[in-house]
Amino acid sequence: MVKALVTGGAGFIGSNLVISLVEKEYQVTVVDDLSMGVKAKLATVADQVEFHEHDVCDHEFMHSILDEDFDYIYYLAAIASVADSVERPYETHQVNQESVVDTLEYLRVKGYQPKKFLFTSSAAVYGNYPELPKREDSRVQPLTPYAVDKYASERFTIDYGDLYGLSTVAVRFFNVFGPRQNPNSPYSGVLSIVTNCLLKDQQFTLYGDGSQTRDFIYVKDIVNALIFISEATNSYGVYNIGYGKKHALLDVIRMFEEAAGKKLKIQFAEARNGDIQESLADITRLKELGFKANWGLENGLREYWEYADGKSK
Ligand code: UD2
Repeated sequence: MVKALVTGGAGFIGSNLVISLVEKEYQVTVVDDLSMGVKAKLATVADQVEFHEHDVCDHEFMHSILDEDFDYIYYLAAIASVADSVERPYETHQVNQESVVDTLEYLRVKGYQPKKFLFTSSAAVYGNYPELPKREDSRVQPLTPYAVDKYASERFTIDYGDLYGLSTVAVRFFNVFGPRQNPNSPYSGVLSIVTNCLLKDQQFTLYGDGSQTRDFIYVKDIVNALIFISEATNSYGVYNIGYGKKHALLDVIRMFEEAAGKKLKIQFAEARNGDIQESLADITRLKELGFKANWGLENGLREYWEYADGKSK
């Protein structure tokens, strides 16, 4: 049986990944301390997953888990809040970088050779430079502790591959949306907040004029990409994961209203400090590896709405 470890497996993307891996009949182990994740996200697969409610910063514990010698390691555990990393740079650093390096180091020292160690990074590493689309070799500008740690952990991941022969790869997510995303913080993904407002007939605050663009991608395509990249024997280095298409926020909201058959009450407010105007992935590397997205934006929005609406009833 194929054995996979997913750190952060009770989070938004992690839980979707775990469910797909269980469907593939992999033997899945999850480590998540539930600081951001929620165990209920794994409710449908609870009896098929080995779940450890534990902090990835507990090195001794992580070493005992890694001794299970996994085929695939998906490293998604993180404090995925830029704002939190600005408030608590040292603590978030322990999770977002230190724990990653410790895991890589343990694999190296023990001579474990997973088929792939996959680290999940973020488009946040690109910062505010205007060049678009963002290629994996575009200039980076990590502007927050979160982005610095993501970038450094990517580099460690790749260097452990180059220097010590581990099979490693890193990915940079663009704007991911879909089931199991938590809408409860102002820094949650915008489409989870929109969904919540539509469901509860609440007013949505749109920061700026809605012309800001993002490369939104449905979480099921993200999960398929993660599995595809990890299983491709020739994958290496860093891959952007998006659709390679940018959409204005207001246009996406209109598409979502169409899918939901409902109008969103929008209140416009000043643009957020530090908000970037445009974001777009160049996905040439991902395409060259052979990956094709199944869902796309419109289908993703439709399915997301059906899921959210069904849950609310
Ligand atoms: C994403 C990441 C963020 C950081 C950043 C780096 C998410 C959820 N956030 O931020 O962590 O990596 O990229 O570039 O992936 N908006 C509203 N109303 C709301 C919430 C958001 O108008 O209630 C706007 C927001 O001002 C922005 C757009 O929607 O212009 C997208 O916001 P977001 O937080 O979903 O994503 P982003 O790309 O700003």
